[in-house]
Formats: sequence, structure tokens, C-alpha cells
Amino acid sequence: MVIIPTYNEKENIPNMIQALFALEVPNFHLLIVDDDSPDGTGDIADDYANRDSYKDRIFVLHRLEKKGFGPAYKDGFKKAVQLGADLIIQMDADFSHQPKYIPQMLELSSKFDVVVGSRYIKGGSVDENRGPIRKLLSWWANRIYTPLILNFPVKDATGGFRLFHRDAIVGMDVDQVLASGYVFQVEMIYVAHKLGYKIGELAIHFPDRQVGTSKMKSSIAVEAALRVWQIKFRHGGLNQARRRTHAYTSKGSNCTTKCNIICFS
Ligand SMILES: Nc1nc2c(ncn2[C@@H]2O[C@H](COP(=O)(O)OP(=O)(O)OP(=O)(O)O)[C@@H](O)[C@H]2O)c(=O)[nH]1
Ligand SMILES: [Mg+2]
Repeated sequence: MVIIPTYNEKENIPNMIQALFALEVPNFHLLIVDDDSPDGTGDIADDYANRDSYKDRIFVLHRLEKKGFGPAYKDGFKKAVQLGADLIIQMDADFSHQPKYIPQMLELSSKFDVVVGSRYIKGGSVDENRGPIRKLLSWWANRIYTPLILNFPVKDATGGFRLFHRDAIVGMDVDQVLASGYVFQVEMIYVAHKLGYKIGELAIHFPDRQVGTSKMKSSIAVEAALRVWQIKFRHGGLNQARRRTHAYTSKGSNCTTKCNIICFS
């Protein structure tokens, strides 16, 4: 199952749905987690979910307000577990995470508990049009700063294109991941590492968003850099014995009118 959090992605979501289903991955499901986008992304997603061709293959989780992609992902991960997904892939709606890598991620899932789409290993790259300072800062944050502070081997800790085995999502207990913004990705992968899950990296190219509005600001990046320390103190004591063993129970589907549209309060 692929999970995509959305906020104002009306230009991207129809193309993304088509690109994902064109992969023709067997037993493929999509869960869109929308935070009541003012541009109507949630309605567009519902419209696809209700089409006969996508029946029971697209699920839409409606959250009542914008709270950042971290909480949206947490609800999405729990819902995916409840829906019975074995492999859970997270990705952005704006094509910075290209669907063409999904078959390779699935292949690597036989060797690893978690697969990280990585811009900063051999063969990985970011948008050619990015300025040199932005490129250098992102490389430094991912290759030097974060691994040094967290003492871990992952070379793209801030990227959000990842595959998790269901057991890893349950074992990690996503409720203990508290960040809501960009550092959410770092916190998730640090918790996975501390709990002893086997993490593999797949080289990806990361083009910047072509359409839709950017939500990234430099102040967010600075805050994320400082919060890496908070993550270290919060989760530094975790180890394999601290994996959660019981799955999530059903909750929050209090206004289900159609079977594949879920509302969270
Ligand atoms: N549900 C939900 N999704 C969000 C929220 N903020 C961002 N997203 C989605 O999370 C994904 C990543 O956000 P982006 O805005 O692409 O972040 P980015 O790639 O760092 O920055 P840009 O591509 O420059 O905008 C996208 O699919 C967004 O639509 C939010 O508050 N709630
Ligand atoms: Mg983006």
C-alpha cells in the first residue's frame, strides 16, 4: 500500500494516481491522507476512490485540519496496518518521489525491513536546477550533520520516499514519533534504526516540484536541524527489546459513509 499525504495538491493528485496504477503492481492499494485541502484535493481523491475501476483500491482518509505531514502519516500508517497492508510505502504527491522506483523498492524489501529512497548515495541526485548553496546544505545535513549527531549509517535521513514492512511500523509504535514537520522523517528513521530494523538505501533522483505550491521555508530547515538533538535525547535509549508487539486497533472511522472513505476527528 502506498500512502500519500496531501495538502493543496489538486494539480498533482490525478496524475499521481494514474502513474501509480500504471505500474501494475499486483495487489496495489493507495491511501491518500488529506488535511481538508482548500483547493479540493480531498474531493478529487474521493471522486477517484468512488470510480468502479478503483473500487477498494483507493482509500481516502480525511483529517479535519492542516497539522503537518507528520501527524497525517501517523494516521496513514495506522490505517494501513488496520487495512491489512504488508508493505507500506510513503511518498509525496508532487512527483519529487517518482513512482518508477517503486518496483525496485519492492524488490529490496525481501532483504530489508525498511528501504529508504536516497539522494545522497552513489547514483542518487537532486534537481539539476537547484542552486549550489541549497544543494550543499542539504548534502551536509544528510551526509554529515545528522549521521554524526545520531551516530547512524542512513545517508538520506530527511527524505520521505520509504518502504516499511508492516511489522516495522507496528514495532516502531508510530505514536511515539512526535515531530510534525520536516524532522518527522529523521525521527522515524532514527527510531527504526534504534529498534534494530534492517535499513537499506536505494539511489533515487529527486526532481523539485513542478506544479503546486511549495510549503518549504528556510526557517523550517533551521528548526529541523536543531530538533535532531531533541530526537537523540528522546529516543537514544531505545533498543530491539523495546519493539511494540501488538497492532493498532480500529478507531476514528466515525463517519464512514462509503466503505473506502474514512474521516478522522
Ligand atoms: N495531509 C497533509 N499533507 C501535507 C501537509 N503539508 C505537506 N503535505 C504533503 O506532504 C508532501 C510533502 O510536502 P511538500 O510541500 O512537497 O514538501 P517539500 O517537498 O519539502 O517542499 P516543496 O516540494 O518545495 O513544496 C506533499 O505531498 C504535500 O502535499 C499537511 O499539513 N497535511
Ligand atoms: Mg515536495
